[in-house]
Amino acid sequence: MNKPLQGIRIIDFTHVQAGPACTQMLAWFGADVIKVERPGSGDVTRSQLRDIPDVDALYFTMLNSNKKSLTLDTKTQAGKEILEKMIKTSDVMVENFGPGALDRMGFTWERIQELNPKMILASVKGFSDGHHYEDLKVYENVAQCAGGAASTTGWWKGEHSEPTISAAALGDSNTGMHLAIGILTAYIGRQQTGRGQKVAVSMQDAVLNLCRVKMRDQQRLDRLGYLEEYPQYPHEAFGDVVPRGGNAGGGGQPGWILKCKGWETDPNAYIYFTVQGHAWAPICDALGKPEWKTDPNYTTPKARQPHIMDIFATIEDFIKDKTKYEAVDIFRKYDIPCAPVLSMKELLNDESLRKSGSIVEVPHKERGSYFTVGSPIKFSDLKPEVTGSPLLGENTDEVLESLGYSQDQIKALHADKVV
Ligand code: CAO
Repeated sequence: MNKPLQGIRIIDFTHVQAGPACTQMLAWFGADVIKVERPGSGDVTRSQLRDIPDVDALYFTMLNSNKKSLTLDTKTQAGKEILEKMIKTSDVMVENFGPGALDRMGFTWERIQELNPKMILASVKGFSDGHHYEDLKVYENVAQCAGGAASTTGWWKGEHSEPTISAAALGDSNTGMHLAIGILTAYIGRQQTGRGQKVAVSMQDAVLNLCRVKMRDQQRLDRLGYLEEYPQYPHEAFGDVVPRGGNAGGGGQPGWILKCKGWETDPNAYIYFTVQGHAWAPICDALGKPEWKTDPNYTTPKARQPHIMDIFATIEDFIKDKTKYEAVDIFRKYDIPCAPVLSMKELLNDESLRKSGSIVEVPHKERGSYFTVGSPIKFSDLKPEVTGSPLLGENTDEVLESLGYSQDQIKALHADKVV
């Protein structure tokens, strides 16, 4: 099967999650991705949160499949020469070092362009160039706070009403996905102009892009003084910033997490239930409440909003003797947007996800096989095949040979700990 990105050579100078998630996806689609790692230790995630002693951690294996690994000390002269040769013969270099690290290594954007004017340099940083925080190093949760996600996630009152972090990697993998779009755009641009360009995505911007609807809400709040779809409305006062809305639906559809049978002992015995404004009648039918269809307290979204929590309580009462799967099986017949709250264990064993390739089992030379999340993007003419992540330096000699180094030179580079 033809892999559309075949022939694109990528220097993967990334680490931890944001950069590796980007290059992994490009590798799935056929790009030749060579991960450059520090000799001896490599990407820090190889040894972080290990579940098997001395074996690459899942943190690494799940973000670096389909790649090659080259060890290279780019702070030595010989190491810099090797990297220069790679830049001359590659299409893209992706990096997510701390601010200024690549410049300090001697690889400024100007220098990279001198070496290869067609090169696309793709970077992840915490904040964008010129931002007053541009010097900051950033990890996931820092980005969630800086990008607006934390201030708008969680509960607005009660014991745990502080800003809340999402478990989803909004700062890391999400930024990597934005960067992948940027790289492919620059690659297509290069076909038109013959020139490469610098592509940058800041984690703050990538989080903010996902918080677009919250910025919508801030402007509505500024104008109106209230937000009608938030659980605070109409019984509680609004301040001057978008409040945290608990589990409320983020759009025009009210929704909430509802308890199902077994919630007392199972932390995930819940469903998410959505009340579509235009589809009230099927909800009444599903609940056996035909009288609600004509009751003026229920017929419009506006009429329902003051007692929406009572409506959710009624639905909860209806499903209290049903499992989350039984509840969804009832509501799906009425076209109600809903889903069970699924645990990682349930997802890992979900037959549909296995069948579609969204969860795949991959062999690894040292750990045996492991499960990973496969491509979430499905194509009619491409079935991305996920292969195991490389061992540290597994492809060093092969890459050096491809750059024209002789066996003796390669031996000397190993002896000098350049590779
Ligand atoms: N050979 C020699 N030196 C190397 C090297 C190699 N192969 N690879 C990296 N280095 C050096 C860098 O040149 C840098 O050196 P100096 O600081 O002396 O110039 C040094 O390693 C440290 O790099 P760093 O600043 O990227 O690493 P850190 O662990 O201190 O910080 C992180 C990690 C993630 C906070 C930082 O890289 C960062 O802010 N990145 C941008 C934002 C980002 O991507 N964050 C998300 C990571 S995913 O959670």
